[in-house]
Amino acid sequence: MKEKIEELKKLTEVEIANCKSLTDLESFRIKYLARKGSIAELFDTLKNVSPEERPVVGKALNELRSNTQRLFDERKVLLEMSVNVETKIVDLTLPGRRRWIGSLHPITQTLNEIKNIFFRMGFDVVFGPEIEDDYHNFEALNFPPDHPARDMQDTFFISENVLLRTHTSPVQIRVMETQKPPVRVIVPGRVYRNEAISARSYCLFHQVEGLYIDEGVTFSELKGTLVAFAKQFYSSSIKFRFRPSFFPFTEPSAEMDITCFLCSGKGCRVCKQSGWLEILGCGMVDPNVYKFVGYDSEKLSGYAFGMGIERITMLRYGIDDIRILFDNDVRFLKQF
Ligand code: 2NL
Repeated sequence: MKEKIEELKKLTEVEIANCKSLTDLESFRIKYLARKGSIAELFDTLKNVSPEERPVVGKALNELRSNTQRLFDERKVLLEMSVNVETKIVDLTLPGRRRWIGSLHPITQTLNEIKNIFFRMGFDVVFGPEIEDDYHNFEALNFPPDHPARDMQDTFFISENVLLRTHTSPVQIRVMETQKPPVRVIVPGRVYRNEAISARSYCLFHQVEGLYIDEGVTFSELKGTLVAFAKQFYSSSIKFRFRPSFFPFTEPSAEMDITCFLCSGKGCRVCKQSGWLEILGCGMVDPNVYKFVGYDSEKLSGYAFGMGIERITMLRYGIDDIRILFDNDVRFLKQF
């Protein structure tokens, strides 16, 4: 019996190597591993072995069976692989698939460009909290107590005194509270407005605001700086104009327009046939603001400005629905 087991072991090892196809392999299986195969036959003769020897022989037989099964399984994997190669189910000549590379969100790209331009002009880039108190978001910015922006309709309140900032200006207030002039900063970040969501407005958007305060800062410096920015960011050939405007925190206040970069000022759908695009709001910091932060309004003067990043990005890329900037749909994002 032991010799027979040994003999079968050698035989299977030789024959498995001779299996050149799945058909050969199937014959091998029927011959050795099937229910009526040689191994099963040997198991049947186990009852003739003396009871003393039976455990040892039984163990050897079990080993023979599992060894043969393993030879079979390994050979099967090998033969199936070569079948795939021969019948071109796997085409090894195909070029590899290129991995997707992510890109920066268009809002981040626009923000970075604006930040870099002002950074090169000597502005520090600072960040601050998105959850603010009424004092830093409204009061210190000279908003009167009954101003409509302070209404629940326009601002997300967390409690009576705590809210989601509606602009990045509270960060500039915090800078002035902690730093002596001169102060020259730009503040990018997310801001929140409690508005009905539509193609034109969203509950969340991004702003960059700037602030420069020193002795003897003038409105013409404000204009010079913003024109230099617009020429770098849009095009050196743009024309510009400043229109009077109003903000609670600046006096005088203005809005800056540039000639539409899509139609060069001739008039198109985007500039609503006017030839002009409004790109930012600005002004000289209201003396009342200095009082709140403990600056001397007699000695100091300064300017501030703010722009919405979504608006600029939409104009640039011809996007007509703000919501697509927040969907994170890869079909949209992979174009940038
Ligand atoms: C706009 C206009 C503006 C400011 C923001 C500011 C900040 C301080 C003091 C004075 Cl701390 N002003 N910020 C000034 C003028 C305009 O933003 O249209 N933003 C989207």
